[in-house]
Amino acid sequence: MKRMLYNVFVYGTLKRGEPNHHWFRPENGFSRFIAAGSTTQKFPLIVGTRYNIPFLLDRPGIGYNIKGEIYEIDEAMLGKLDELEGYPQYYDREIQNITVENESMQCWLYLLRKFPEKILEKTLLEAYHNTPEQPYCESYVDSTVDDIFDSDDLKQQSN
Ligand code: PCA
Repeated sequence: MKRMLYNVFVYGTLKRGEPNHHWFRPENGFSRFIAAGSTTQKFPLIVGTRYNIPFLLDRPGIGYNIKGEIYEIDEAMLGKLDELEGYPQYYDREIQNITVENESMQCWLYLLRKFPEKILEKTLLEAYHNTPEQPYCESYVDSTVDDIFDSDDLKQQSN
């Protein structure tokens, strides 16, 4: 049977040197770094919730051409990443054009479709890096995904 391979563009905690990069380990499936690139369209990228999670928001045209990394992965690895990102209940994913030098590649990326407008007022980033000032909080593994997405600045205002 032919092995299916997918290109995924990562812009957040899955990048090299960031807190979830270890998910690309061989036990989780096949992965191979292809290239650094950036989204051909502009997107808002923010860090939000009390866990300091990076979110790319489904609002093309706002923000920057987001910088990240392309990996080629197999179906097993895609399944693992879907698990990490809470796909499809929380993050969705879609295929976007990624610019690599002067070429374009089609890649999957994870993005958030539903969010309160006010999170667009947060600082829009061109590239994500985990920092001591705003550390990514892995303790969310102790809380449910519902808790994260129900919390703080991702909560819809009821008024
Ligand atoms: N992980 C995915 C989406 C956001 C995140 O933290 C990524 O790095 O692309």
